[in-house]
Amino acid sequence: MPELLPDLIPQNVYGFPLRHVSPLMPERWRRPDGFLKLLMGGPGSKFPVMHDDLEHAHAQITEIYGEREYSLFPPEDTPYLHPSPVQTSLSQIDQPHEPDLQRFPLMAQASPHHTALKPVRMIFIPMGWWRAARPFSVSISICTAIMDRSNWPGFVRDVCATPEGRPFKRLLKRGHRIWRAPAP
Ligand SMILES: O=C(O)CCC(=O)C(=O)O
Repeated sequence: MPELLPDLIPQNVYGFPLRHVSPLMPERWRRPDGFLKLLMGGPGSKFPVMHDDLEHAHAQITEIYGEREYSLFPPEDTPYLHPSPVQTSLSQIDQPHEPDLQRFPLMAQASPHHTALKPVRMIFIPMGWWRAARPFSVSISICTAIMDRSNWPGFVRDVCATPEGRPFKRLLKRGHRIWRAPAP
C-alpha cells in the first residue's frame, strides 16, 4: 500500500534502516521502502509463531492503534525455547504467554519479559531476541527491520551461509565479483 507511506514520514533517524535501502545492497535484499511491515490483528489473533528475526535484523515496532502484548526472551534463552529443527529461528512453543510445560519442559528455565504496547509507543527489539505478540484489541502497528553497522556481520553470515556451511568469506569474494560496477 504505497499510498500509505507518506503517513509514516519522517522516519525515526535512529531507526532508519540505512543498509536495506542502500544502492550498494545487492538487489535481492534491497528494500527501497525501508523494510516496513504493516501488522494488523485483533483479540484471539497472534503473530503466527514465536521467532527471532532472520538475517540478524533489529526490529522497531510502533503501535498506531489498539494495544498488544509482547513476550520477549533474550538470546541466551534460545536453548530453552524449543527452536524448530527445520527452521531454527522459529520456536515450536505455540502459547508462549502460558506455555504447556509438559510439552515444552525447557521453557521453565527461560526468563520472559512481558510488555504492553499502547498507541504511539515504540519498542526496539535487538537482534537475537525472541518475541511473540498478542493483540488485546483491534491493533495496527508498523514494524521496521533495521540493518546497520551493528548487525551487518551477522546479516552477511546468514545470507551467505550454505547448507554445507561453506565459509562465507569465499562467497563474499564471489559476490564482490558479481556485483562490481560495470567498467565505464
Ligand atoms: O507484532 C507482531 O505481530 C510481531 C511482528 C514481528 O515480530 C515481526 O514482524 O518480525
